[in-house]
Amino acid sequence: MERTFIIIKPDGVRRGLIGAILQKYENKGLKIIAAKLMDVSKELAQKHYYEHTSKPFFNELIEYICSGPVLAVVLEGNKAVTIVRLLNGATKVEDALPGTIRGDLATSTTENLVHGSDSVDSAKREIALWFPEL
Ligand code: IDP
Ligand code: MG
Repeated sequence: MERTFIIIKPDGVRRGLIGAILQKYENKGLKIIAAKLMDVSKELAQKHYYEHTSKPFFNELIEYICSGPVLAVVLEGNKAVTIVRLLNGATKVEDALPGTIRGDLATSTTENLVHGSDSVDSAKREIALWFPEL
């Protein structure tokens, strides 16, 4: 069994898509281990996205993640990291295929509804950052 970390980003919460998005993961057999609806501090957002610090979209990304409550979730299941990335769909709005969360529901590359850890190591780091109590 593998664990991964996802965020339903502020646009997902604002648009009332928490249920629809979680259903995708649950339908695929992933189990919710922990979940919390929370406001994100600038400090947490910057730590989470540290690898993008030098990117031109970094400030916009931090503003967006801090623009309203998010749902932070730990999921567990067979190949959870890879499966979540497939269900989320490609990062760029024009590349996200129909059938994926982003492909069906997202309208921009910045505001793309969901985050999913990109590796088992990232998942461990992100779970420790967002759920120190676990
Ligand atoms: P991922 O979320 O698919 O792993 P990353 O490359 O890690 O994609 O980028 C993190 C987040 O930064 C994306 O989910 C998206 O919200 C935002 N982002 C990525 N690339 C761009 C871009 O080219 N323009 C604007 N925002 C971007
Ligand atoms: Mg990423």
